[in-house]
Amino acid sequence: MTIPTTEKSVTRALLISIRTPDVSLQEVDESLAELGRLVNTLGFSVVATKTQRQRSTKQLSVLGSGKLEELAALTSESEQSQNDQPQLDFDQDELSALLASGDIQEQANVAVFDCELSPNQIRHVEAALGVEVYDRTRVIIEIFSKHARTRTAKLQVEIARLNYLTPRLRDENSGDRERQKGSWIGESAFEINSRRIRDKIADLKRELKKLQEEMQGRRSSRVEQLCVALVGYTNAGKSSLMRALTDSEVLVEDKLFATLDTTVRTLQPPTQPRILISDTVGFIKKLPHDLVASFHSTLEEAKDADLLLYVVDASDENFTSQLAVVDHVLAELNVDSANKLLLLNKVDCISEERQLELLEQYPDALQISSRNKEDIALVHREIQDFLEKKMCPACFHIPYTASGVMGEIHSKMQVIDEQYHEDGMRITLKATPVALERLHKMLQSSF
Ligand SMILES: Nc1nc2c(ncn2[C@@H]2O[C@H](COP(=O)(O)OP(=O)(O)OP(=O)(O)O)[C@@H](O)[C@H]2O)c(=O)[nH]1
Ligand SMILES: [Mg+2]
Repeated sequence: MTIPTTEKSVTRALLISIRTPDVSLQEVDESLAELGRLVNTLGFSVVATKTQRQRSTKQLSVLGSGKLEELAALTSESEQSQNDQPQLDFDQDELSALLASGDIQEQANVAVFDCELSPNQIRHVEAALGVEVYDRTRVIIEIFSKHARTRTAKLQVEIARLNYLTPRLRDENSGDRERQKGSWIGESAFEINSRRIRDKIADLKRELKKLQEEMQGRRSSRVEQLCVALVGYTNAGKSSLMRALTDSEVLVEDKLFATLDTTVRTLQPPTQPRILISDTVGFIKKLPHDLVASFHSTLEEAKDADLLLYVVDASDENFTSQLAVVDHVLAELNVDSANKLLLLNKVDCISEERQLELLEQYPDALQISSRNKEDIALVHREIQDFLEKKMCPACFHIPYTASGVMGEIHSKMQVIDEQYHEDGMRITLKATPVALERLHKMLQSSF
């Protein structure tokens, strides 16, 4: 018997968490809630959530046979494939009890595990449940694939996707290896596919390396400009702040991983010298290894920044654990966290009482809403004040023959005083040590 379903076209997910002894119940719940948001971002609806205690997530039978039978009652493949899938039988009473318990309203047509599973584990569970099985890694890779827009993001995600896929290719003829004519001697169709994918990955990596070198070149040309990077957990409101601070039209969406590429814009209203703001990809717990590698290159922008605006969704009750994830990734990147300003965003969604609590807990943080103009003006001022402290005063004599450097001075430094004398200009200014050193060198080479 199958439980009647209403909408056949919708992907209905059963979420499954394996709770190992090192994980608390609260962590399981937080992570499952996040998995729910991730699958929603892919367009799936969640019909049920199940947790199973196990010593580890590594054994082949990741769930015991009793649990698999229980879960098989909650799952059902699409109509046509149901005919070719062996289905487990359940008696009427058992299913009626499940429906009555409110555990599910409809059967699920995919099962999604909140951990990474090996290809063999996936096959094992698929055989028992009769539906397609996703792990958390696949969900995140699919979201990235869906949201990647620029060539760099597409290449990074495609490499991660193919790396994920290769060991999961099914060797249909593994027992009785059918050899292909024209292939390498003794190579099966499965092996040919695996080899093609490896070649494809190598091609994509070459193209990506070239693009990253170009990006590095663009970054180096900005090195003596003041840069502020927005970093934080996915959906914290980084792009919303970017929009408000730079008057630009970057993408803002109530979706996980809306932004995958770093965008750089100028702070508005303009400052002297101008300040660049960059929006970066968001973080998440249990990020797949290949995507961590892509993140590292995308986050180079944060590494070079003079100030990190650490954006947190203060209305999310799990924000402290999200903050810990961001800290961890930034430490891995060797980002200097002394240059950081914590922004507790979305305070329009929390009570005054909670705001007071947060003030005690995070006295140095700014409590803001990216939707509030006064708060944006405050962030603007804080950025300027912070960066001003990094600038040192200096005085230069600039002969009229070297007046070509004035463009550099006005765009990258704060001019305090300009006096014109017979033999040249006397400029008093403030700039970062890097910019001052560059100006020294430019003036020396112009003599
Ligand atoms: N209530 C409220 N919502 C906000 C605020 N800031 C952002 N949001 C909403 O939060 C959601 C996510 O905002 P984004 O700016 O796209 O978040 P992000 O950090 O760039 O997210 P990713 O690009 O996915 O990492 C959107 O629906 C925003 O409208 C705020 O101050 N208050
Ligand atoms: Mg964004």
